[in-house]
Amino acid sequence: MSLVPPLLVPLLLVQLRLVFGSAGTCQAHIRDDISSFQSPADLPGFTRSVYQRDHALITPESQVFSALPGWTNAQAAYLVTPAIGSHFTMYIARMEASSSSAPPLPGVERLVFVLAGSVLLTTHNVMNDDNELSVNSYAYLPPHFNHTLYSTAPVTFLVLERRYFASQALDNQRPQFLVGNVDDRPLLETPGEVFDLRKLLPSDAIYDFNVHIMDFQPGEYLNVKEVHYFQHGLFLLEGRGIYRLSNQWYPVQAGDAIWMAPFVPQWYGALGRTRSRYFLYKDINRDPLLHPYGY
Ligand code: UGY
Ligand code: MN
Repeated sequence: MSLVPPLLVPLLLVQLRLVFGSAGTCQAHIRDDISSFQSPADLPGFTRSVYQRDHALITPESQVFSALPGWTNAQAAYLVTPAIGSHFTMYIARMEASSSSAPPLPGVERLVFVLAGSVLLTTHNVMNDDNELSVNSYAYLPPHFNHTLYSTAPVTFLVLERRYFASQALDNQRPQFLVGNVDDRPLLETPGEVFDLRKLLPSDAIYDFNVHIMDFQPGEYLNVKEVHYFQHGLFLLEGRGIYRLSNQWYPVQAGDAIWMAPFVPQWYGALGRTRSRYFLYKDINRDPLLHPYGY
């Protein structure tokens, strides 16, 4: 025989629903929250970008594009400028169809590296040479070198500019105009390191900077715990990993840009499933005591 009289059963069920109903509702709310979970990148005010005394990380969501003075139909997002403490600028330039560039300031050298699309470089010399620069192609334009970049379709490229640091020790010889492609640059020795290294400019003292293209397979990392005088402007072209800057450790991925001041401790570990490749500006070949920027 049942302990509960049959008439009381529906009443008990109502009581049970009242007691546990709130818990059920609460769980439903949690489930709603989980199903609407969004990546931190979507949170209002969230950015991975940071700006510190001796380094900065500029991630794509914080790039701000504005008109490039003198250029037509072109915009730039400055990633590194002297306002940050550097002696160079690094920016992403975007040209729409039918655009043209303006020259850099007098005495300023320029390096262009194509990220997407292609651009026509005219050098206005006797031969009126034209060079079509596509992805992974680059051009080095010495100071006072007459040139214009033209686009017939949208193109995106990185630009480095700095005032050329002439050296009397080199009898004031001037660097030469160069065009090239990363794939045609030789692999260089990297004693004690595992990454693949290519340099875009010749290892010649006439150049006051170089650009290193560095490739790491997943799991590879920098062995040297670098703390050095040279400045860096870095743009991560492929892959992802962890960049150590000073005493912070930043998850980074393709499209991120980094500024490293002189002597900032720096290290990279490549993670993920694909190769990491970065573009790295480095000033070289000049005596720091002669540096015109007061160091
Ligand atoms: O050459 C360099 O200074 C380079 N290995 N630095 C870096 O990757 N952070
Ligand atoms: Mn370094």
